[in-house]
Amino acid sequence: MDQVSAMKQIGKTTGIAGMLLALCAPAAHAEIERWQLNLTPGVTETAHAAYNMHMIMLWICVVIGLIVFGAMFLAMFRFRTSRGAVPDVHWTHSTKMEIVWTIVPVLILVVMAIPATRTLVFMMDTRDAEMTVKVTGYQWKWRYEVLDFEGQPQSVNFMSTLDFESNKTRMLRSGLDPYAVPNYLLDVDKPLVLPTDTKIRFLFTAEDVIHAWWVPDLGWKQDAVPGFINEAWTRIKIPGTYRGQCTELCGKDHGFMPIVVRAVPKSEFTQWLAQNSRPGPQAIAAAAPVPAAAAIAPAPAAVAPQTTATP
Ligand SMILES: [Cu+2]
Repeated sequence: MDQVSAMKQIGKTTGIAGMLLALCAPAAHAEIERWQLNLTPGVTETAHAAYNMHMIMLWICVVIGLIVFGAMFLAMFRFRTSRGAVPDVHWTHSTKMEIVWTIVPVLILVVMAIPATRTLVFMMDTRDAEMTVKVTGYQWKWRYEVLDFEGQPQSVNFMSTLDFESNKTRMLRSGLDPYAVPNYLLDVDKPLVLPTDTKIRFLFTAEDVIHAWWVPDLGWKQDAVPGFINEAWTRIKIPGTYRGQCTELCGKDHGFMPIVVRAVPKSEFTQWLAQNSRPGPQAIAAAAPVPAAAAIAPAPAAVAPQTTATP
């Protein structure tokens, strides 16, 4: 099922039956399924961590909900006036009880905060990345630059824009049927290809206004802010095509700058890397013949600006 019809389906899916199904459904699938209400578990380590955190919190809330509502409904049913119940005026001002029902929720919150903080720290730790990708947001497209891969500097640098079919169809009075376009508004001309089982560090920035890069299956979104570098990382476990969108209102075509990530095994990725690399200034300089005077003259100390941000 594609994302658009899945969203419509989710919109229609209400009621206890749907909720029960969502709670019972096995969660080992990246695709959105019919009747699904729960989060998708995603395809990366961080997405799985966020999903597991969500499930732990959900079940803690379910247990609390059952206890609180159970006690409430039991009290309302068993101690109702029609059965001759008389209010217990002494119990309503029990200091001991008030201390207990203040301290117990605080303890529950502390217990919840420990694994949540640990997960957040794990999600923000970009150290030991095997690859760096710089993502720059533009009105209304994305630039991807592979800066390094397995310790080697890379020179892949390209723009990724809305695919031609979607763009043609979205035009006012185009007369074309959006339902006839596969992945309408969710496809690009050039997807970002990434290797699976590789820790990839992303650097986000923007050229004009604030954008945000979001691929739900990766498990996070990150703002791309002009003049700032934001970080994130991923390690994709399952090969596949993952779609996302800009999620910061960035102008009139904000809805027309989708993201497509194609995760492929490492061997396939290295091929893509070789095919899409373009010679950088250093490679061009190395290939050019060295003028005789320059070869003899002592080289001035080069002061190269540092282009790679350190964490
Ligand atoms: Cu944008």
